[in-house]
Parts: sequence; structure tokens; C-alpha cells
Amino acid sequence: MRNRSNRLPGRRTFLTGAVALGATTLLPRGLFADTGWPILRAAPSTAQLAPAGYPATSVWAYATEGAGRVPGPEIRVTAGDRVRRQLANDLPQATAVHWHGIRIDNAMDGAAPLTQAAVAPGASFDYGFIAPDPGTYWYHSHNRGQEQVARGLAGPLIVEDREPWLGLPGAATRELTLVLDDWLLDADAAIVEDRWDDLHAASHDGRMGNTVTVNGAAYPDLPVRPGERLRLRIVNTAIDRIMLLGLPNLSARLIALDGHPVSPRDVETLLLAPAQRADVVIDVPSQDDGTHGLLLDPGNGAWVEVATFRSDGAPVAPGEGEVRPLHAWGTLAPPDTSDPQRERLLMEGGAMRGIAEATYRGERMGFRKLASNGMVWAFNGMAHGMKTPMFRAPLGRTVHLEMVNRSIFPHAIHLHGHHFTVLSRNGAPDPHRDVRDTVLIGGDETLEIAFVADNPGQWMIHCHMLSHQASGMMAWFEVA
Ligand SMILES: [Cu+2]
Repeated sequence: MRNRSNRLPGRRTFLTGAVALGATTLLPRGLFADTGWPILRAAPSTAQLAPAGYPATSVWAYATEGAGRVPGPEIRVTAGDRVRRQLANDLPQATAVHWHGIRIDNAMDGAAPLTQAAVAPGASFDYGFIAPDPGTYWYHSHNRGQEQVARGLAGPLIVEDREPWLGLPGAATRELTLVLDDWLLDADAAIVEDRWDDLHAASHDGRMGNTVTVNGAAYPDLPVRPGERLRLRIVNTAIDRIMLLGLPNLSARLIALDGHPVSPRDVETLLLAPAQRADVVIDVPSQDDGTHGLLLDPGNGAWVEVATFRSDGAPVAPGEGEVRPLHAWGTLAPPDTSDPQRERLLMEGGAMRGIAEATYRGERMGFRKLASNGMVWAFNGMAHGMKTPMFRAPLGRTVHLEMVNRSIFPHAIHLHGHHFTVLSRNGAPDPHRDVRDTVLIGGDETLEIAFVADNPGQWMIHCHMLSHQASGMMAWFEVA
């Protein structure tokens, strides 16, 4: 299974002459804003993404102090506590920060231009919000995401439970956050910069990279102890790559999806769409051969070891028995599906099928004109339908949303401000009824989800394959 020497297959592009980042020279900012809030600075930086021997890569990155790094600094709070950060934009573009999966106050959602104007270069914005639910989340740019997230503007946001779980019988004794990302690098390990709005990629699976990193490094070693029971908080921050992961010989059991607990279940493989998270418990064997891989299938069945758990040191008392479930949230109203408000989301477009016509910026257009405007996808006949809401729901009402994918490509549909229950897939009831904020829907699939519209405001609903989002798969709904 080990295949470390091969980089992920993918097209390598050779850039002639580096593209200047265009950042103006700015005085360094302090660590704290005038408000006393910690700074979250977005700025050009460098990172050693590619393996040793390759040059460092110019990225855009978040920093609280010092130079920005990828992923951005881990923000860690306890459920019910307030997150406070002053975004300081030292980028050459306007930006905004979205706190993905947090059931947040609408004004703090960072969903430019719907919930705030994007923050201009040199300007700042104060984000302060309660993080109500424990779990694994992340934050990322929500302006020109297909470029800004691809350049590195993403980081983990961990909300700890008020009641400790780590260390209890059957629970893990330690946890690791693993942020997985996908980069399109040239032969000098520079980010390929001339294809941010590549319609060919956007009408297929999106902008696929050729280098997968774990916590910002290619093929890192992750030290573990023999016998150790670990909680892995795995986040897929890639713009477009759906990651099929394997953790062989580690007795992997899933305990949470998108932050929300699930009844622990064995998992052979994990399928993580962009923006999705999985919390997994692993048991490092006591009688260990030294290493175990975190494997990724780049799409051709040839598993690549993207990180290596290196077992070392004295054995610890092995994790025993059934994995202890996480504490239930207790904060999420269950959907009342007896008489819900029924809505439908029809996805059309992309290569092979296309869209005959759709409305873009109030104008009905044929396929060619849509494409000339950068649009190759539509939700309910609207490409980038931002003029009016897809639907309105009264506060507290259960919404039943049928999502129909008429394209041959998978999509990762994300609802802002809410978690939803997956009811069925292609008519068959979902055996787990998982609660998520982002769900993967396969080509020609139909999914039914339901949620209580209990968070007032204007909330984006979009494909989290950011090349698809940028080329039409974007809308919003209103709760009032
Ligand atoms: Cu999509």
C-alpha cells in the first residue's frame, strides 16, 4: 500500500516568471486590536508545502502572531463561549472570514457580499460570536474562495465540549487535528496562478491539485505511542478535491461528522467532500510494526500515504472496549417532518449535460452567453441566484429540502447557519440520519434533508466545491 515516492498524479504546469503577489508594504500590526481582541491577519506568506528539496511556496495565510502559516492558527474555545477576532486584511484583495459549520449570528457569518461587504485591503472587521455546539469546524475566506482558499486562507476551529470526554473510559487519551488540503503546484512548487476561473475545470470536477498536504506539509510523520487511543479531527479544506481516505489496521471508528456526534461506527474508508469534517477514533496497535498510513485515493485506486503515524516510545495502556460516544449536543431542535415546508433544489449544468438556459443577474440566457459570463451551473434555473432568496422560511419552521442533481458530477451542498438531518438518498431512508452542514450528492442522485429554520437571517446555500460555487452553484435562503 505504501507509495510514498509518487506524488499525486495530475497535470504539472510550468509558469514562466513568478507572478508578483502585488501586496503593498504595510507596517506590521500588533497582536491585538484597539478593542483588545486578538488579530487574525490575512497576508501573503510562505510555506514549505512540497517535500524537502522543493522550494517554499508563496501562499496567502492567516496569522495571530508572526508570519502566516497554512493551515491558519487553530482557534480553540469551549462550547457556549465567544470567539473574538479582528480580521486585519493585508492582502491585495478584499476578503471575509466564514466560520464554517458554526450556527452563528447572521451578521458574523462572513458570507460576503450577503451578510457583510468584503473587507478592503488595509481595512479590518471585528468578528465576535458565540460557538454554541462542540465539534470540529474550520474558518476560511468567503470572498473569491476559489482563489483565496486555494492560496491558503483556511484554518481549524475547534469547539471543546463543556463536559470532558478525553480520558474517560472508552474515550481517547489524546487528540490530533489533521487539516487536509490540495494544492495545484508547478515544478518549482509555486501555486499555479493563471487558472482561477478556468471554466473547463469548473464544468468538471473543479480545480484538482497535485499535492495533498496534512497540516501544511507533504507526507508528514505524526508521532504516536504504541497502544494509544487517539481522536483524529479530520478537516478537508481543499477547494474541489473529494477525498477518499483509509486508515488501515487502526480500528477506525467514526464518532462525529461535521462536528455533530454520531453513534460510533466502524469505518473502512472515509469519504470527505470539501468542507466536510470527520472525527475518528483510532487504536494504535500495542505490538506495533512502527508505522501506519493515512491513505488517500487520488481517484485512480492507487492509494497514496499522505501522512504516517510513527509509533515510538514506551507502550501506553491500550484503549479498551467499545469507543465511548461523544456527549450529545442537546442544542439542536429535531426537525418536525409531519408537516414541513417543502422546498426543492434542482442542480443542472457542467460538462456532458450542460444547461439549455438559466437566469443570470435578472437576464434569461442561453448556454453560450452564460458561459461567456463564467456561469456553467444553475440552481433552480438561476445561475448565481443572489437577487432573491431561493426560499423564505418562518422562524422555527421545519424545512424539507429535496435536492436533485441532474448533472453527472458530485456536489457538496452546504447550508450556512444550520445543521440538517439527511433523510434519504435516492428514495432509500438514510440508515444513520446523520446531522451535517455539508452533504455530498453524487451524479444523478436525489437527497432529502430536513432542518428547523431556527436561526434568523439571510443564509447562503451553495456547492462547496468552490469552482462550482464560483460558476453558478450559489444561492441563499431567508429565515424570518
Ligand atoms: Cu458542485
